[in-house]
Order: sequence, then C-alpha cells, then structure tokens
Amino acid sequence: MNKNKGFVWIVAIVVIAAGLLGGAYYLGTKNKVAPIEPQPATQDRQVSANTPAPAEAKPEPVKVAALTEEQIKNAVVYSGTQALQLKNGIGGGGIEEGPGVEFSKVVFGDVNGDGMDDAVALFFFYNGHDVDGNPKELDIFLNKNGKPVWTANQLLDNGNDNLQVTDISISAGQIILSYTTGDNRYDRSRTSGTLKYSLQGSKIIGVK
Ligand SMILES: [Ca+2]
Repeated sequence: MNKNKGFVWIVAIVVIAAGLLGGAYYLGTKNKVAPIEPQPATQDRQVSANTPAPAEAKPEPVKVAALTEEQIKNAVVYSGTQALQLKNGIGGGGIEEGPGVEFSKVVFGDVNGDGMDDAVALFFFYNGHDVDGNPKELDIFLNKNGKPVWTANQLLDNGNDNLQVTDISISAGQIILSYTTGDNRYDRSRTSGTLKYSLQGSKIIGVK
C-alpha cells in the first residue's frame, strides 16, 4: 500500500509539475507573442510598398490638331471691333474696294505656353484706294481645340514706313520679326532691325 501511495504521489507531482511547466510555457509563449502583434501592420506596409500605387488622376494628353495656313486664310480677323471673315486670304473689300484685309504670311509656334502651336500671321489692311501705304499688322490666333481663335493684334506699320517683314519666327514663346523700312518710291533710304513681341493675356507686348 505504501509503495502504491508513493507511486501515486510521484505521478501526482509529475502531473502537477508538467501542468506548471505547461502553464509557464503557455504564459511565456503568450508574452512572447504579444509584442510582435503589430507584425500584420508591418506586413501590410510591405505589401503595399510592393503593390503598384493606384494611378494618379493625370489628365489624358489632349490630342489637338495643328493649325494650318488654310485655316488662317479662312479665319475671322478683327480690325478694331469689326470682325472680318477671311475667304481664301481676303476679308472685307478687295484691294480696290476697301476697307479690307489680305493675308500675307503665317508662322506657327507656341506663344501662350500651353504646349500647342499657335499661328502668328501678317496681314495687310486696305482702306480704300490707297494701295501704296497699306498698314501691316501682326495677328495672333491661339490654337483652341484645333481651331484658330483670333486673340490679339499689333500694328507694325501705319502705312507710312513701307515696312517689309523679311523674316518671322517663334522661339521660346517670343515672336521675332526682322524687317526693313523705306525703299519705296518716295524714300530710297533703307533701315532694318528686329522686333520682338510676346503675348500677355490678350495683348501683344513689345520685348527688348
Ligand atoms: Ca499655344
């Protein structure tokens, strides 16, 4: 009997010890697990770092047709507040009829910085029968959805200087114009120079 009791006690002690060890291990494990609970968040961050970021709302590049000389020759030009509808380069009265306007030349380039090339055109203005001294004007047409929209003008010659534009170009938003004056039947003297303009809002401004 004593032997058996002793055995029972040993078994009981072993069971209790095992229970205590198990409990301690459980607690230890539980305590060890607790501090690394934030792991899922870390994993989430890692996952999101590897996942391509959602596409930002970038505007689709607008495909706008380039302006053409044909469009400019058939656009609306303003002389003062009067709108003149060009038809194949002629608006209003013809050279003998006047008042009217006649297309001379156009170059294309971006003058308002929106990335689309605009049109800078030269026009003669007729005021009737005086064909010797025709005012010359620079007109800007902005490219709005592929359509030329008249925006501003600049008088180059009121008709007295016989200004001849020898070259016109657009560079870095500036309109660069080379010219000569004089050399008409009244004045054989000749001058030449360069004029620079830029569009500011709806006005053409001289640039030094
Ligand atoms: Ca433009």
